[in-house]
Amino acid sequence: MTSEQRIAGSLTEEQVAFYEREGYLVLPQFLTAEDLAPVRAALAEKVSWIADDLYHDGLIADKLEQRPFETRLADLFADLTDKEFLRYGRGWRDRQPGLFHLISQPKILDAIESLIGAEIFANPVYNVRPKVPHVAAGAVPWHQDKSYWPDANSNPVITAWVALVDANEENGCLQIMPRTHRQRVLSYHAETYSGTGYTELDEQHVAKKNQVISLPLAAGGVILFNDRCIHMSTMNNSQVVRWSVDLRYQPTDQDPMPQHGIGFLARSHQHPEQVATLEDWLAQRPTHELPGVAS
Ligand SMILES: O=C(O)CCC(=O)C(=O)O
Repeated sequence: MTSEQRIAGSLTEEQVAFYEREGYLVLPQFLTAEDLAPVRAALAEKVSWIADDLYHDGLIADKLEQRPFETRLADLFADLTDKEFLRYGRGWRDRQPGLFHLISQPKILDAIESLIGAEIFANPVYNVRPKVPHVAAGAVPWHQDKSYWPDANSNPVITAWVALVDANEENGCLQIMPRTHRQRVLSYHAETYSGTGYTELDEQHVAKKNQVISLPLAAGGVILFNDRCIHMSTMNNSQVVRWSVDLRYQPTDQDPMPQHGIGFLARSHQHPEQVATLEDWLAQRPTHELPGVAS
């Protein structure tokens, strides 16, 4: 097979080899504006709910309804504090149809299938990241995702990090330490400076800054990475919101991590009839139960 030939799923053999060796893979221009429209609409709706809330509480005098998706949330909080922003959480995990649409996006599942096969479970941990300019919690310290589930017997867990707007060094794109994914879970602590308690690797594991690469990415790009691969992102020093969503997938025979929420069967060649529908997801059912069939 040549490197240009496809294996199962949509990635080339060369891309799979890169992912296995480096612990991550960048897929530029992976999703179109049309693919992103439902999730962006869902998040625009959530921003409107927040604007209503701030207005109702007398914290803003104008809901800024005409501002674009890229800046409205930033503009709403321009004169407010980190604390007021954090009332809504550092990351969002709402069950809005636009999010299910993204998590179930066939192009993403095709890429994941190349890495773990066609029995794919969508892990309960997914985060919308409304990284707002100058808010301390926008910065994410060096960590391995696995530090959030150190005891889970689930391997591999693959993150698909989706850029909803252009991400760059000014607004805090992802930074990664390649080839760090083959190690055990490294020692970490909960950070205390952002008000969010992110897990942060102990200093000795991140001393060699020359290993770091920055991954700027235009909207629609996706970065796949392993849950042991060390990564971080800096604060947003621009005027736009750095919107992204990080999704996670794993083989179906692994720990579904119910302590983190309810994931769902996203793809199955063996049991396609059990793949969760939007209604299943909204009702927090991991699979689709056929009428009259005992589970
Ligand atoms: O989006 C970011 O800035 C950080 C993402 C991250 O840490 C993750 O997806 O695990």
